[in-house]
Amino acid sequence: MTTTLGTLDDLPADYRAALAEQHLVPLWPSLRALLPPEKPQPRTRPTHWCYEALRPLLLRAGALTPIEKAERRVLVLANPGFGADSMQASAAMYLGMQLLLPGEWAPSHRHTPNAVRMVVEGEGAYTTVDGQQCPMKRGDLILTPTGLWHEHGHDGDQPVVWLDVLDLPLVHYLEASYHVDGPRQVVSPGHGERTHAHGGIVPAPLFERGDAAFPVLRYPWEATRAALEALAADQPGLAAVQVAYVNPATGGDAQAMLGYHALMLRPGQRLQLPLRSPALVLHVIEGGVDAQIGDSTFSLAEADTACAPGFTAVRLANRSASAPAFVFLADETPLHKKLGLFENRG
Ligand code: GTQ
Repeated sequence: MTTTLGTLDDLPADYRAALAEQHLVPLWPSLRALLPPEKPQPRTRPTHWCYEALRPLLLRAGALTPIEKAERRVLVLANPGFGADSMQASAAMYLGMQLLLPGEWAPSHRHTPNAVRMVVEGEGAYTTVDGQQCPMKRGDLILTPTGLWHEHGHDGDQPVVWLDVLDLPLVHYLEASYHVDGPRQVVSPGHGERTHAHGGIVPAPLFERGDAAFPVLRYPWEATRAALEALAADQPGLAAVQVAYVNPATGGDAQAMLGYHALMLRPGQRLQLPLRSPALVLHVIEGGVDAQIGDSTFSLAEADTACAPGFTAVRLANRSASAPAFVFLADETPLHKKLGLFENRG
C-alpha cells in the first residue's frame, strides 16, 4: 500500500533553512513525484499541431526573418505540458517545422543531437549530409545523425517545408548539446540510397562489408509507400501494415535514440496501438486520421502532427472508406530499450 508521506510544511522553518544552507534537500516530500505508483506521470500532453493553422505562420516567418538571421527558420512544435515556450514535444523528442524559400541556403553545421527530416511540402530543396546530396520530396525521410555535417539548399521555385525530429531535449538535458559551423560541403557522387537499394543485399567489396555507421541517409517515400502497399496486398489479414526504418547493414534501428516507422491504415481501418513506455509522434503523410490519445480526440488532416505520452492508449481510424492513409511515426523506443526502461503492456 502507498502511504502518505510527510511534506515540507511538516518541517520547522529553521530546519529547512539549515538544510538549504548546506545544499541539502529532504527526499520524502518529493518521493511520490519522483517515483509515482504503477506508471509515470508524464509532463508530455496529448497535443495536435494543425498544418493548415501553422503554415501561414511559418510562411510569415519567411517574410519577417531572412535566413541569414535565422540560420534554421523553424517553428518549434511546443508541447504545452512543458510550458508555453517549451522546446520539446516529449521528454526526448523535439519537433520543428522548417521553411526554406527558393534560393535560400541554411549553412553547413554539425551537432551532437541526431536529427531526421520528414518532408512535408515542396520540391527542389536538398539536404547535403556528409557529402551526400539528398533531394527532398514529400514523405522522404532524411537522416542527419550525430556528428555529420549537414546543410540545406533550395533550387526550386516554391517554399519547401519539412518536419525536423531531434533527440535534442535529451541531449540538452545531458549537457551534451553543441554545434560546430563548417564550410560549404563538397558533394560526393556516392549515395547509400542507391548502393543499399535492395533489401538483403549490401555492398561487400573483397568480402568486407563497409563499416559506415549510417550507410543510408535518405529513405524515399516512393519506396516506403510501395513496401507498405506490397505488405498490405501480400497479407490481407495483417492487423497493422507497418514498416520500420532500419540501418540496412545491421538491421537495427536507423538511429541510436529515436525510432521511425511508417504505418498504412487500410480504407476504413481502425487500429489500437499497444500501450508502451515511450512517447510517440504521429505525422500524417497522406489521408485523414482520427486519433484518440488518452482522453483527447484529434481529427488529423494531411500534414498534421500529434504527440502521445508513453503508457497512453492510442486509437487510430482512417477517415476514408475508399483510400488508405499513411502515417509517419517517431518514438523513443531505441532509447528506452538501451536504457532497460522499455515496457509493452499490450
Ligand atoms: O536543420 O540543422 O529544427 O540544427 C533544429 C536544429 C533544425 C537543422 C532544427 C537544427 C536544425
